[in-house]
Amino acid sequence: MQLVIGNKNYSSWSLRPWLGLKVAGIEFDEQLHNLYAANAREERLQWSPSGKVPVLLDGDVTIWETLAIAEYIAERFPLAQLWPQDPIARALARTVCAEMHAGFAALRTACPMDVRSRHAFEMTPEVAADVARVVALWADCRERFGIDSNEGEFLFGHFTWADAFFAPVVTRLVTYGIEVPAAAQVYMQTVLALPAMQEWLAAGELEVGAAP
Ligand SMILES: N[C@@H](CCC(=O)N[C@@H](CS)C(=O)NCC(=O)O)C(=O)O
Repeated sequence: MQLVIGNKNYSSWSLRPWLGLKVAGIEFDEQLHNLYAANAREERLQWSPSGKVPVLLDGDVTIWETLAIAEYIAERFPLAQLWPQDPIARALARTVCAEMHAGFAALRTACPMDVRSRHAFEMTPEVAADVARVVALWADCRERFGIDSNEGEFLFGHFTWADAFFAPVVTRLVTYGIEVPAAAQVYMQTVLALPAMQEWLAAGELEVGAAP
């Protein structure tokens, strides 16, 4: 199985399936693609019909779109429990992943992922509203499904796709110095402390080149 990903410093969508596979201990080959190379789109099109990364290649199966990659991995490796076991928790985990996938446009546009940098940021009402929604969503998941777990401060008691989907939000809050309440900070530390997350951040530091 091969996962094609973009620059670790910049590619938020790539981080999500990469992190899920790593935390679950699923073996895969990593194909790193420079999103900013002169022929980048042509290169991506050899793997991905949408011309975007991440792309999962499994034999003659090609899966693009991060949500579909997450579902495919969860079905192929059910013991990894990348979705919660409880059907209600699982439905909510899928809901928040879909909300992340389709939403938070203001935060994503104003604060693009840039894990190795720290940027001054002047808050706008639109970004503040997105951050408030993220914080409320994390609190709701933690209160209903995460709080009694002894496996860590994850959204659903143990690491799931929901944590992978919000990992790039965690890095954005750090990069742009956006303050959040203490409970959200505890959750962020849990994500940042994952060895796989540390590995991604270290690789992002070492990457050469800056986005245009
Ligand atoms: N909806 C896609 C979004 C993927 C995406 O936008 N990937 C970016 C890198 S993070 C990309 O390939 N950008 C190149 C381009 O848009 O031309 C998914 O969920 O996987």
